[in-house]
Amino acid sequence: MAHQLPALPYDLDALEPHISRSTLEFHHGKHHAAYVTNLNNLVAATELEGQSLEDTITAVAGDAAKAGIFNNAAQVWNHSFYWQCIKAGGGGTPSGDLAAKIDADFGSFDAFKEQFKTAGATQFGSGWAWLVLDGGTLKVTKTANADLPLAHGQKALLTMDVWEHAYYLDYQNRRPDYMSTYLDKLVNWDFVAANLAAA
Ligand code: MN3
Repeated sequence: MAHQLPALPYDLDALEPHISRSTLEFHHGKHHAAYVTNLNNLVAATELEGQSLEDTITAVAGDAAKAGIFNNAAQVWNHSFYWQCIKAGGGGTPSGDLAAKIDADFGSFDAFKEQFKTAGATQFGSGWAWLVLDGGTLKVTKTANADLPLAHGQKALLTMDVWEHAYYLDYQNRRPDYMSTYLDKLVNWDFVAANLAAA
């Protein structure tokens, strides 16, 4: 079965005023959709046709001859994950086991937020900031372009898209404002906690 564009888990205007309907129309309806179409075209009639997204990513990671497949497959995964990382009325602070683990591994929630925003701010050009579980320890990382924790043996718990297409219509060049809003108003900590619990 071909890879599918997952429906957004909320209405197009659900994240306003923080992320506009227009941004979601382009980001989900054009960018994410194009990655799905490109991936399906690239794997058609190859041994990767019918493979899961994760198996496809793992199979081609590090293979320069298959960078096009990796980039599109990873971007499909990254965006499907990103939409679940945010929600209307999100932000605030995590609780329970996740909050305790953040305190243990970063020192405090504020220290985590600073590391996460620094990762996003210092990713030159396009990429992603992540909260990952790496060998049992929470870490903040950043990746360029389509790269993702799965290709580095890490488990993704939270991501923030810092490609310009994620924020330019709403924030123009003000990536730091998008990142602060992302953390303070949008993050779905229940989703992050569920990812940790399932790890
Ligand atoms: Mn994007």
